[in-house]
Amino acid sequence: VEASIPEPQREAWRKHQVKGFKDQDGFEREVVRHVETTLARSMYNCDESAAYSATALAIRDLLIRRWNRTQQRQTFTDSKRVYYLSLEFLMGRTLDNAMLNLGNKELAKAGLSELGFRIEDVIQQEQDAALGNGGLGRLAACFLDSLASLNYPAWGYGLRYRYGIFKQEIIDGYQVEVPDYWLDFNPWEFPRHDVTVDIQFYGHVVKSTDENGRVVHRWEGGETVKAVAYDVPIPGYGTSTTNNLRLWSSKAASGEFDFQKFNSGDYESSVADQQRAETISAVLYPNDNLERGKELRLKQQYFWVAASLYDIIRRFKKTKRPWSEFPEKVAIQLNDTHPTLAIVELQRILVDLEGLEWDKAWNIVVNTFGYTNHTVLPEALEKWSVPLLQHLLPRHMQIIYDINLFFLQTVEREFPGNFGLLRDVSIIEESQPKMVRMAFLALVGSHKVNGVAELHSDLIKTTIFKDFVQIFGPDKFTNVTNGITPRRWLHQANPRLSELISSKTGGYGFLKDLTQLNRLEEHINDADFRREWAEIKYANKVRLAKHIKETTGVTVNPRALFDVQVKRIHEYKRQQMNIFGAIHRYLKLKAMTPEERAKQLPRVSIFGGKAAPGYWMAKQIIHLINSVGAVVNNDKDIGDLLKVVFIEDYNVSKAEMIIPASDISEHISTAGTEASGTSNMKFVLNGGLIIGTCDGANIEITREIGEDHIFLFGTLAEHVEELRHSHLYGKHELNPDLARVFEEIEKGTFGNPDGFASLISAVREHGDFYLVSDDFQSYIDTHAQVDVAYRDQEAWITSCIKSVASMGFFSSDRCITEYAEEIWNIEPLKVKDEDD
Ligand code: HBZ
Repeated sequence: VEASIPEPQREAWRKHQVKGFKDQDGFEREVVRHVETTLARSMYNCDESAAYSATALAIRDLLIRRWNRTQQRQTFTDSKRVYYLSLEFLMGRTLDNAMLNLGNKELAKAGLSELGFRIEDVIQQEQDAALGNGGLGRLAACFLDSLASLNYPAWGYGLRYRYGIFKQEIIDGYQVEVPDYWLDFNPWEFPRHDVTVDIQFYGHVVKSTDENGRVVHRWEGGETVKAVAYDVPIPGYGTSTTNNLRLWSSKAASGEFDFQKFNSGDYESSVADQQRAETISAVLYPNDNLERGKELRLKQQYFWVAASLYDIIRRFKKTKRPWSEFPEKVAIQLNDTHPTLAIVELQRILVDLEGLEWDKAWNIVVNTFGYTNHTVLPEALEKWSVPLLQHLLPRHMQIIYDINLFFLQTVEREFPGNFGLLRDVSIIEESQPKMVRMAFLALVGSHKVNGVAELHSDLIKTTIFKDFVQIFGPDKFTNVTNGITPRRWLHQANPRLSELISSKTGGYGFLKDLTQLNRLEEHINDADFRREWAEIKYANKVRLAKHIKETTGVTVNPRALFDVQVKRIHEYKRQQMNIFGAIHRYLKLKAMTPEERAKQLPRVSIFGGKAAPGYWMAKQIIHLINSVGAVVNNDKDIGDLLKVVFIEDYNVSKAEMIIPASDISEHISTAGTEASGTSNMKFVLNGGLIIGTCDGANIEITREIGEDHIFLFGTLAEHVEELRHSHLYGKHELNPDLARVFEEIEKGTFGNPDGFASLISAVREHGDFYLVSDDFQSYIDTHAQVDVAYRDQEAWITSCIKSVASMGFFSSDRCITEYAEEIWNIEPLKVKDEDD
């Protein structure tokens, strides 16, 4: 139905267009209006939460106008769009970011103050939108910020989970998961009850021949679930471009209940059907770098992918272009293999529903998709069982077999008789049951495959995708090193540092062109600048110390060295090595005379991060950290010399507080396991140094900032395999300092050691897959160097400033520009800077 207002009536619309506020007075008026009308409250019952709601609504009103205009402009110019398909968007809070991007935070601050509120307290009222696990989800959020800031016509597509990543509570030192119901009040989403798609599951395939003798397939029967769109505006920084993030929510297709069942008295089962449909988008799977093959997860993937493709195609069809032009108007990026079914779904639509020939359709598919790989860990590579796929998506399974058949035929033509190769590259793994290798399917169905840091992009070409480099040639593979948005990770998280930088680099231009940070070099010897720099770090540490006191009861000295490791808990990230190192330090301190102790550098060892609820080892690591903290923090001999704290419920907003307060942060994965890491970039950008392995983006950070400003240690990726082999088949000697640490744990110094036995035996008895013992000596030696370096505060500050000055490369703006030019072939839209 055409819903457009006819020209003669449009004048009235233009006259009454909502303009939004322009100044502080207007802002205050809007806040009061929203308190009194939208929230139905008044000055007599307006708490901080109501002030947040009203402020968010006032800011939102401004976003909507820009958002509508952006969408109109994109439709009008008919430019190529990119669609970023991600099961995770770890957005964090929105209000502060929206105000910064709109450039009205100062005005809002003054306005709120006049109305009786502190803007910081109001901002803190907002719950995080935590629709992601870790790096992969946060990367998607940084990308949305850069896409809008650079004026690219781009959409995000994801799922609107009712429950985001669980909240973590620490009870008696153990992680306890609490559901994160975050949708009570969410001013940042707009339900589009008119934008829905029916999604089919199960059923069967009917094969027939049409009047031209062509074989046709019809997917029939099964059940239908409705996808409802919820839209989230994504404002760019310093531009009016406001893109759209569309999240799908599942609903029963028949509406509220099945009325037939309802009327025949089967109320319970009609409600059950409805609940079953809603379950699809109910909860984010809390695993990172682990795949478990659950049917509901596969349902989520298809539900989201099918709805998104339908929506993308609907938009394309409005332009009345032929299908052959689809890849000229549409680029789709797959954030890991989670959306790989989109490849199969597009092929199905083109062949079964649109009647294209297989090869023509496949050409369109391959030219449309790009695939980003985020891991080489075998346990994280997605595989779905053929019987499950056949049951849930019978036609898709047939198409996967056909894709594989045609692919293997081309391989056979080029490498005749090489059956080993055919088996190794087959999309179907000939196991019991057979499995679909989603990474292979994603690779075969995309025109570009990229890793997320140089080492990682090299590794995928020599390990998991080695044979495919031979088959497709090297040009199909590329690297796009990750980046982070400096808007959130510098300006928002560390406003004082951002202001100081702006005063030395000639304004806030660096937030749009991060390479301007290199102008800081000129001021390296400016004493006032250096003092202010140090003061800001100290103030950030005081803020974190306060949080630690309030949430854990532990008093930490903000003059101590803050040593931080915050990220998902995973054996490959080696938090266990960090806590073993802390125990080693504790034992050394205990063995010292008071005179010797007095010469030691005080240190606070700070941990944070969630363990997947089913990951037993990770949960034991959390328990060990807390158990060590309980002993060390109360040891009178030790005092300030060592504190060990675990910060509960690490999330995006906690990261914004923790990262600016770090002196040194730990990025200590076994070489070759961390694809990139992105928090490493955030820490350095905020004036902290790194202790790390030669892994992921640490390597490129070192290249940019210089090896004098980073503490690298440990085995290189190229030696990991042979070491692992030697553990299993040669002699494996435990590092003596680590052996002492194990002894102490087993003595019960940190409480009942039973739960920790598995952490020890993984290293001592079971092959030490993550090379904790091999790297332990260089790890503690390097920490000793950190202690020495930190004592020379002048040299330390010089290192920090020089590092920040060299971090320009790691902006997600650079990263998105590379994707746009190398993979998507899209251009930014020209946007005049209208101040609406
Ligand atoms: O993606 C991370 C990598 O571990 C990290 O090195 C990289 O910097 C980041 C961005 O490229 N990967 C993840 O965060 N992966 C997941 O969270 C994940 C979630 C669900 C899965 C598999 C992986 O099923």
